[in-house]
Amino acid sequence: MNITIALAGNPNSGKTTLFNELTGANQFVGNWPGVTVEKKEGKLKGDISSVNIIDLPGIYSLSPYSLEEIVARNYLLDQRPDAVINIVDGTNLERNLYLTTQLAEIGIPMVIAVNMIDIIRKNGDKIDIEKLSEELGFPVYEISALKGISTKEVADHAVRMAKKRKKAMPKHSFKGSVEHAIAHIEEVALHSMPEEQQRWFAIKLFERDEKVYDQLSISPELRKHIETDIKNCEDEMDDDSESIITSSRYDYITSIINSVYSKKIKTEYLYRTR
Ligand code: BGO
Repeated sequence: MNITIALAGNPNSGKTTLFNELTGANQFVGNWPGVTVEKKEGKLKGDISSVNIIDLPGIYSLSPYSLEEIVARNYLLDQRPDAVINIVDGTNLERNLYLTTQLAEIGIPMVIAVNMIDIIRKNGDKIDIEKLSEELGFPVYEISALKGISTKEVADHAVRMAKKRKKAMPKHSFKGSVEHAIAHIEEVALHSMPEEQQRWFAIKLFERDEKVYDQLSISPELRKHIETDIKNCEDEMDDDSESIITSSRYDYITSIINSVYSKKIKTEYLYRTR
């Protein structure tokens, strides 16, 4: 069985380091079709079955604003790899988990690799990985791509999930009225799509993502119908739909970080407060 695993993460999260660690010398470099964005592929090192690793461009979100974001999101949605490894810079969780909340919605099995754990440990900080996994609804590993800590375990877990074709569903939900609108959009516009793929598209329609409206050939009548749902939420929450979604993601991330990240208390501070 041929398996494809995509590496997704923010720029500087350690994606290239992890890719090199997982593939060694078995790499091919080219460009993504039609664009001058580098595409790296490789075979998982030491694996007897054939596991392809695709290194996606470094991105901050799945919005259609930069070429890298478009390449990564088209690949994930059109090619649908068998699993995703989401590499997250653990020293910058707030910014990195924003992408995680979006990747969680595309319905592809995913493992989260919290990287730079060597730095976090050196600083005396701690991340409650079990709790983080529980909050996000996905398996989470602490890794150091640079030092080779737990990198093999992450890849093995991703391969197991890919083989099982385990459908992924995010834990995060939006405010009641937004969830109501998303459910309604799924029902009127996306019911013919596989269930695990509907949520991402419904949220994008709620955000008025024009590329998704075009891609799905939403008729003007249907759009008018969807607009009523969106407008109702915007009036109730006194904000535009894209900002409603973005703020909700950040509120969720802040609450997760508060419950899983413990910073070392500075001894210097303890002395001063005595
Ligand atoms: C430089 N631990 C530590 N400590 N560093 C890591 C880890 C880890 O687990 N993983 C990656 N890095 P990329 P993207 C650098 O290049 O893989 C470091 O963009 C430097 N370079 O070594 O490139 C990694 O592909 C000079 O650091 O990320 C790299 O996602 C001084 O994180 C950086 C210090 O990794 C980004 C670091 C000339």
